[in-house]
Amino acid sequence: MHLFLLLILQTTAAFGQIDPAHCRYALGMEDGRIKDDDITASSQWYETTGPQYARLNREEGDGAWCPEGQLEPSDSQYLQVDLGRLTFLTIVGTQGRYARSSGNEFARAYRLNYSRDGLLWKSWRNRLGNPVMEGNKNAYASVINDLHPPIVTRHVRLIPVTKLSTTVCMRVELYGCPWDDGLISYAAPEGQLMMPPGYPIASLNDSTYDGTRERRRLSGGLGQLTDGVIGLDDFLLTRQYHVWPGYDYLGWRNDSLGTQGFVEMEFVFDRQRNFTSMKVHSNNMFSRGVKIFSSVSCQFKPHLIANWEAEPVAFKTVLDDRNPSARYVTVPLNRRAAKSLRCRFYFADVWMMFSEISFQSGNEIKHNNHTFQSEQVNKTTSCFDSPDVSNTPVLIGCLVTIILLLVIIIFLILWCQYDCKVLEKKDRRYRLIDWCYFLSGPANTDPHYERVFLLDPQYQNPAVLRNKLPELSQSAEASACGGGYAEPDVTQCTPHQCFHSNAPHYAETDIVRLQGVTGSNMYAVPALTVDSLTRKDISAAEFPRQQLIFREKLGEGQFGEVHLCEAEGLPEFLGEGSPLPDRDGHSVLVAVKQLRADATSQARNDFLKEIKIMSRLNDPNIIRLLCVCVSSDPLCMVTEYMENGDLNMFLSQREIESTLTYANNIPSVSLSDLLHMSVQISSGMKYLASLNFVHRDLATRNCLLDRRLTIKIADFGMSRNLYSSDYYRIQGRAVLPIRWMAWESILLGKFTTASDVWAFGVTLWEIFTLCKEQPYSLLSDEQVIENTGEFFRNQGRQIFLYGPPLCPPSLFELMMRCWSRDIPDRPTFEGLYQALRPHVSQ
Ligand SMILES: *[C@@H]1O[C@H](CO)[C@@H](O)[C@H](O)[C@H]1NC(C)=O
Ligand SMILES: *[C@@H]1O[C@H](CO)[C@@H](O)[C@H](O)[C@H]1NC(C)=O
Ligand SMILES: *[C@@H]1O[C@H](CO)[C@@H](O)[C@H](O)[C@H]1NC(C)=O
Ligand SMILES: *[C@@H]1O[C@H](CO)[C@@H](O)[C@H](O)[C@H]1NC(C)=O
Ligand SMILES: *[C@@H]1O[C@H](CO)[C@@H](O)[C@H](O)[C@H]1NC(C)=O
Ligand SMILES: CC(=O)N[C@H]1CO[C@H](CO)[C@@H](O)[C@@H]1O
Repeated sequence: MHLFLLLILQTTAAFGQIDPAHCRYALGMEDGRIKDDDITASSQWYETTGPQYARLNREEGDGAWCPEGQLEPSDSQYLQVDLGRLTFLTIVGTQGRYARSSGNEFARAYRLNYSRDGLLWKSWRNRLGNPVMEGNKNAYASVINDLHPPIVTRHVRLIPVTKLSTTVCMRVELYGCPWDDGLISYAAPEGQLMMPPGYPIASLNDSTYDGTRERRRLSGGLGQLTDGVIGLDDFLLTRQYHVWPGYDYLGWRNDSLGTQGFVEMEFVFDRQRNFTSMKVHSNNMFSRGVKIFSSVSCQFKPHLIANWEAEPVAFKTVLDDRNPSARYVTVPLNRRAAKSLRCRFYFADVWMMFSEISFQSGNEIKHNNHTFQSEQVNKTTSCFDSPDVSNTPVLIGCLVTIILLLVIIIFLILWCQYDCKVLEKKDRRYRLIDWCYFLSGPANTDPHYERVFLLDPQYQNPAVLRNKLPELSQSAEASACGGGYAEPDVTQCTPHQCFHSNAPHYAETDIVRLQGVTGSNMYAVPALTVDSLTRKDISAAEFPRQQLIFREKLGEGQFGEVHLCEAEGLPEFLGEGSPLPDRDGHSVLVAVKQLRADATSQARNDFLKEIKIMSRLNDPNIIRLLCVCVSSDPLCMVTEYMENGDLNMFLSQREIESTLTYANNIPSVSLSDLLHMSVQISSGMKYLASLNFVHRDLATRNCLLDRRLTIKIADFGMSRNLYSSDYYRIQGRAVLPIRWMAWESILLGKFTTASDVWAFGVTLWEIFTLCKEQPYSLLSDEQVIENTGEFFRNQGRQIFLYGPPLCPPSLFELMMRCWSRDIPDRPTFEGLYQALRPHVSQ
């Protein structure tokens, strides 16, 4: 445990910057490190409900802070906390007034204001611009909210908000860590739009900047460069869900800032510091004209009211035309003392893009309760950061530590593989990946962590888990072997049946099979049906390849790609029985799945098999195979594509119809549209189920939409970069849509029509939240997997998706039935279709 903690600290230190995933320490409301004097409020109802009682999990006074009188929707009462120093704030936890069961007041929602200097207050907004956070649902349970983006601040105000006049009371805890950079603002030119032909537009602005924007210049605030999120190698991809391409980077074009050839930035600090270095996380995707800066020159100002010192520190970087990875560039600052810095970054190419900047200064103040932490960071920093370590024992110590760590990691990997093999021999069907993840995954003994992780802490102890897994897998396996809709019972399952129960392990080959060769998933069909198909079963005709005109790449997989193309003359080609709705146009948009030239023969066979399967499907709500190009390489299959794109994109850009959307011309959908969509999806799935086809990746991103809002279920999701955050990566490249998967699919690799029903429930949920949120958005991927274990154990600790406000109660009940633990309790698609259809005709 200790070693892992050290490893984490070392990697953090290696990057020389704050890591929001680990900066989650309680800051002292509960344990009293924040003094009563530092907690104030706009008002208090009684002496005994003053601000000093707003401490999480404490019951002094009357058990919480309560502002005076009833809170009205127009009020802005607040609780204010002075943290005593600049802090990187990542989480806020709130609780109501319980007072040993005599209280029942709590805040259902709240906003945050913050101030670095105690004078200028700013309001916090999440990355999508929403300032309001969900609060408590009862008086006793605490609710934590991760701040995305996190805040650098010293003073915080929690402002309860309400829709109705009501009494509110709050207890709180704040989580984060000291902001040792000391940076209080940066100024820079506003980032720009990149509009290359053939690629999506990248918007390289600083969307979380909290200072002023005037005449295309940012000043007086902090933003994306200090949010602890570093950009990916490909700047078009983002770490956030539902944002635009280029989100993580702030970027500029070399000819846009006059002829000077540099970007000038100014940095202001809380006090004078002796700077050792600056680290700039920079993109280097040279194939798209982006490179790290060629050189930088920094000037120093010792006091705020002083002149810039004449002598700058200059630094030339080594440009890299081989490795396109984004990286940290460390700029030595020669221990110069300053309160303010001005740096000019010179272009090396047409574009320069930064995602993060941090500063290291030699004179960090020690704080009693963080001593351990800062000492650790300081100590390990010397391993990586100062090449001038004159202290040989330190260097040797560091090397020994690293070697030891490597040995332990190798040992763990070997042990893990060995154990898994042994277990597999006993024909136990649980996942190698989970098992290894839990053994080597983040184990933390810090008590604050346990409070932060919502989920069952027993999983953080490998020994406990190890004892649990056999039990878990045995009974789950039994239900898998029971098959069909029979009651799970171990005695009904002979080893022979178990062997044929078609539950894949996630071995390498299966991963490829799961994703299909073009990275989209393949429908799973009973093995016999596929084998008995022959060449003549391909009913789709051969289309002249030269009439497919490339428009855009939709996605790619290991052995293939999916392109959006225009097919010239396709309506004529298909003639009378054409499934295309518009017969008037000469050319139509189609999706073309294409096998790469270097594909293996196995991939080739799979691809042909996929064509055979697809050509059998004929339903108004399932994407049709239109034609193929298989007479020569590369093999292609051409399917329908629809101009409204996918349902996820469509809904996320719309609001629910109201007089407001009507008056302001905001794109909208009505509740009956949503119901109509649900019925169509259930109808398409009913058809697949009748053929015993299992889709395995039903979600709104896989439902395409035409102009008349007809839905067709497709299967491109996994291959598309746009939705990569919806999939959980195993071993770097296999992906699984875990947030849509039934527990038995995640734990046992068992995909059935009943697991499609589960995914249908999640898809309904997406539809009625208008795809504004990812399912379980508050849980990390690992927590989603842990939650799966709770679904299996069914002890009431599993977390369900909430009922969307738009969703009629009877419909939410239907969703909940889709998420029943036991397969017989889930509805069938026929049943779902019958249940949903009457809603539409009303
Ligand atoms: C919160 O900050 C906003 C400015 O961003 C200000 O208008 C508002 O009055 C503040 N509210 C409180 C309670 O401080
Ligand atoms: C940044 O760019 C995006 C996408 O173009 C836009 O939606 C957003 O409003 C911009 N943010 C700011 C603060 O200008
Ligand atoms: C910076 O370093 C100098 C010596 O190099 C020292 O005299 C000075 O006190 C330091 N400044 C601060 C703010 O620690
Ligand atoms: C800026 O970009 C142009 C191309 O747009 C290029 O010709 C020029 O050399 C670049 N300048 C620098 C300083 O790299
Ligand atoms: C941190 O490192 C500096 C120089 O590397 C050293 O002078 C200082 O004593 C260290 N602080 C602690 C707490 O180890
Ligand atoms: C571990 C530790 O040093 N805790 C200290 C935190 O600060 C309070 C008051 O400043 C001390 O009482 C604790 O001992």
